Amino acid sequence: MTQPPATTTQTGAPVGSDEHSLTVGPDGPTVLHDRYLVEKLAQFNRERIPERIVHAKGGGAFGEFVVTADVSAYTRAAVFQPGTTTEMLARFSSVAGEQGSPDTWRDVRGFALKFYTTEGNLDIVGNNTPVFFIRDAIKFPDFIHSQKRLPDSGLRNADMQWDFWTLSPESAHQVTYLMGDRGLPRSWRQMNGYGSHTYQWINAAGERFWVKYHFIARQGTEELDEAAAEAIAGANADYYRQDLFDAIAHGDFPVWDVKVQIMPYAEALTYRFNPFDLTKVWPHSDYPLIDVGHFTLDRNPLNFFAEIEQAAFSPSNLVPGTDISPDKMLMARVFSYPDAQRYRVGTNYNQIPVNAPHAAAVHSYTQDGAQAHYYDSPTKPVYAPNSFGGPVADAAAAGEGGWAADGELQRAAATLHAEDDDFGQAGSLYRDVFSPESKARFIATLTGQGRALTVPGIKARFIDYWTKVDADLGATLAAALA
Ligand code: HDE
Repeated sequence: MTQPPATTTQTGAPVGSDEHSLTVGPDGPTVLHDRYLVEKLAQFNRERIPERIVHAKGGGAFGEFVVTADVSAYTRAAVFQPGTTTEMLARFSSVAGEQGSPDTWRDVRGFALKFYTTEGNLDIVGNNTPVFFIRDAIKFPDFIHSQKRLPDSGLRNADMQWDFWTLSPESAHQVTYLMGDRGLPRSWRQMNGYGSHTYQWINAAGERFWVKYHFIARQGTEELDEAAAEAIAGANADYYRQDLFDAIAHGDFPVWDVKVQIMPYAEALTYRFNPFDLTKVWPHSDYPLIDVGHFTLDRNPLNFFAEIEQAAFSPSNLVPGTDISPDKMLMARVFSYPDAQRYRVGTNYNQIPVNAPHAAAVHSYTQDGAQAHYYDSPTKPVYAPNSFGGPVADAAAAGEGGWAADGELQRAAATLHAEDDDFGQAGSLYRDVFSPESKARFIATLTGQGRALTVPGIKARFIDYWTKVDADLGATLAAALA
């Protein structure tokens, strides 16, 4: 067997022992100048970075995205051109649970994708549901506070959760997803993913289209029932993480088909729903799914902390031929994610290999900052404009999108479209999509949730909320909770 390397300090110097501190005689005081002892203990105290304030618990893997259809009529983005293959990273997560929380607690699941394209990194940071609880980012901290922990006991609390939801009727569609089967996937492999928001694609002629991303699990979707999920939570808090890691380790590579819905730019104005309202879907009968390709996850991380814990996904990571839309939530996320990552991972988080572009070069005028690893040739100017051949911005290359906007600055709800309301699509999901078995599980879950409420006013609003989703459902719950 080959001789193992000598243990070294972090600066590569061989060390005398991994087991014995430096002391005066075998039984005497430990000396402060035992630099290796100090290095080990100091590093140990600094091994953790702040966990994600949401989506703290997760796991991920690398893979490859292949374009098998032709959507070049809608986007010039290199990553979406026919036949293109792109390396990628996916991270799946729970929303509310902290890092040590059980994977199988009922929750929405994060579905974050990073594509290392030849034009820079493209991130699509979505969930396993096509909608969200709120439609204005200003309510996001409040929403998350209501789902996490009480200020005094540090405990989660049903009254707090349902107080927020029943006072925020726009949440009904997503809460129907959450309390339905989608809230307990059997594994990350067996759930679909969605970009959720409406984004924008721009084709080579500069024509703009609105787009929604769908990622359909080729291995099918499957869910846990409440009892199984609770049992697994007690037996193995990392059930999903282990399932994904083991499946890939055994060559059982999960695949998702990538599809989009496309809305012509001008149709947004008159569409029956506000197409930028994140609490709404575009019925597939209005805008059918269009094939793009598929992605396969076939490589586990070699180091969980370096590659998954430090991974920084952001809706602001866009490439030419893609852009965002006037979705109030999406516009706020474009600011919030890099802000969170500068705080959580550090100023130069995009220089960490998992976040750096793999297939595109960086020609930027940003510089310095803590732990800067990357630097340019000294011949490159550090300012623009310059007359020394430094990088020059190129609007044509940037391929940015956009939209027409005008009006007085104001704080107001978005303009309602013909069929906009807070409960209609939730009711359709319950009546038309849930199977009879799903409905039965849904009613049992809501009954359990209702029984946990202790504040009378909230229980009354709980029944009213579900009655607005579906009158029969409301009556059933009123009887069960009487
Ligand atoms: Fe997030 N979200 N989010 N979120 N989100 C974060 O970014 C935020 C929202 C989602 O695996 C944070 O780096 C705001 C919708 C995923 O690393 C933070 C708003 C959707 C992940 C943040 C939202 C998501 C995050 C936490 C309201 C689906 C994990 C740490 C506008 C469409 C990504 C971080 C990963 C993570 C902010 C709402 C999905 C705090 C302000 C809607 C999958 O920046």
